[in-house]
Parts: sequence; structure tokens; C-alpha cells
Amino acid sequence: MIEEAAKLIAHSHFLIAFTGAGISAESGIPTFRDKGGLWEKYRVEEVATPEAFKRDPQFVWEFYKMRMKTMREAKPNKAHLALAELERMGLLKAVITQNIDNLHREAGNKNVIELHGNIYRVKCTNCSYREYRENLLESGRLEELLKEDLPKCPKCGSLLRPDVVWFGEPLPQEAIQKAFKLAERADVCLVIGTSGQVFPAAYIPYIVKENGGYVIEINIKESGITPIADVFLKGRAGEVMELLLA
Ligand code: BJW
Ligand code: ZN
Repeated sequence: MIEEAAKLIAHSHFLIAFTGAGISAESGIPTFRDKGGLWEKYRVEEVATPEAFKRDPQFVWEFYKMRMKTMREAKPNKAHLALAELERMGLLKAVITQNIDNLHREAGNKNVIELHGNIYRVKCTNCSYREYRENLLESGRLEELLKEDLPKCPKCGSLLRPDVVWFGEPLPQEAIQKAFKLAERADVCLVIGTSGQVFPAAYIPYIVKENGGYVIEINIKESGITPIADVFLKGRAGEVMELLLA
């Protein structure tokens, strides 16, 4: 199985990766739907919808501040690093991620498409004001944000919110369009650590298949994608990726 996957990757012309929370589990970041995952402790409707933020912005901010702290401590693991290596080798053309943790960039991948936003970005709920990752991470502004109960827009005084995609919100248009185009072009797609339950992101492997590409999945258990996977590699992302590149 692993040999088959390694062969598909080595002979690919346009390899892409599609990743979810499971790829960052070995970096110590909890997933959503697994045992011990975030949705066991929090109700989606209370932390990850625009209605929740309107109702109780402070509670939602507490949730994201807690996750900012976890993510800031986390380091890329062997799976992230393997994807960066594949990009450096010229094999991997893009990483399409549902994660907001920034770990693919920290691992060294340059072409990263973030479908659900980034934890190191905030935007105003009223005007066009945004703060970007580079600024938040390098200026000490993140520390400032973490101390505030309800971060406010310096331009208009309205509430700032995390620049992530909640249920019922559209994905950033440029990102999803780019991702769908890459999926059409891909002849091999590595799907790593996603339950494949959240759309439109989960269409990506289907688009690859429809266009004649192969899907290789790495997951500790079967997912919504497994029925269309050509190769299913059961195991932890870091361990399987290390074997794949060996
Ligand atoms: C390991 C491992 C290890 C563990 N190694 N593996 C079509 C059909 C049905 C419903 C819909 C549809 N289209 C839209 C919808 C509605 C909705 C949706 O998908 N609902 C479904 C749940 C039914 N989608 C939306 O609302 C989206 N927006 C939208 O469609 O807008 C339309 C619109 C247009 C115009 C105007 C207005 C609206 C938005 C979805 C946003 C999702 N947001 C979140 C939060 C992001 C910010 C944050 O992080 O807080 O995104 S929810 C959460 O789920 C997060 C994730 O990115 C996403 C996916 O989760 P993921 O990554 O798959 O994690 P898990 O936990 O589910 O799985 C982990 C996997 O790893 C498991 O399989 C493990 O086994 C595995 N694993 N350890 C390898 N070590
Ligand atoms: Zn504003």
C-alpha cells in the first residue's frame, strides 16, 4: 500500500495536498470531531457561527484566544515538514488546508491556500479594517489582543473578530476558486487528517477524482473521503508521511 502511494507521488505531474485538523494533532492541537475533540467541549452553535458571535462575542473570543495560545505554542510536526520537503523537491504544487493554525507556512510551504482563514488575522465587524499575520505576530500586537476582553477596531470602534470562516459563512472566494482549479488540474491528491464532513472544502478530493486524478488518504480512521480514496493509509499523519518519504 505504502509502496503504491510512494510510486503515485514519485510519478505525479501535479501533486496537491488537502489537509484537516488531523495533520496538526501530533503538534498538540485538538481536532474537532474526534474523541476529546473541541466539539465535545463546545457546541458549534455557541462558538463557530456568526449568530453566536452576535449573541455572546466575549464567549466566542475566549474560545479563539484559548486556541491562539495553543497554536502559538505548537510546532510543525513530521507530516507538515514532509509536505514542505515535497514542495522543495518540486513535486508538491500546493497545500490546500482547512486549518487556521499557520503550521504549513511555519514548516516552509510557500503555496498554501487557507480555506477557513487564519488564527493570526482579525477583521472589523463593521468597516474594512483588517490586521494581518505578519503584523500580529511580529509587533507584539497578539499579546495585546489576548489581554483584551473584546478587541475593538482602532478605526471605527466596532468589534473586531477572528478572520476565520464560521458555519453559514462563505469561504474566501479567491481561495476556494483557486483550490477548485488546482483540484481540477491535480493528477494526485494527498488527503491528510480530515473527516471530510465540512463543505464546500470536502468537494476537493471529489473534483480530483472526477477529473481522473488519484486520491491517497492518510487518516487514523475511515472518513467521508475513504470511499473514493484509491489508496487508504491508516495511521498517524507524521508517521505515515515519514514512511512515504523514506
Ligand atoms: C488524524 C490524526 C492523526 C486525528 N493523523 N489523522 C453541502 C452539504 C452539506 C452541508 C453543506 C454543504 N455546503 C455547505 C454546507 C453547510 C456547512 C457544512 O459543511 N455543514 C456540514 C457540517 C454538514 N458549511 C458551511 O457552512 C460553510 N460555508 C458555506 O457553505 O457557505 C455557503 C454560503 C454562500 C454564500 C453566502 C453564505 C453562505 C463554512 C464552513 C466553515 C467551517 N468552519 C470550521 C471552523 C473554522 C475556524 C476554526 O478553526 O475555528 O472549520 S468548523 C471545523 O471543521 C473547521 C475545520 O476546518 C472543519 C473541518 O474539520 P476537519 O479538519 O476535517 O477536522 P475533524 O475534527 O472533523 O477531523 C479530523 C480528522 O483527522 C478525523 O478524520 C481523524 O480521524 C483524523 N485524525 N488525528 C491522521 N494523528
Ligand atoms: Zn472598523
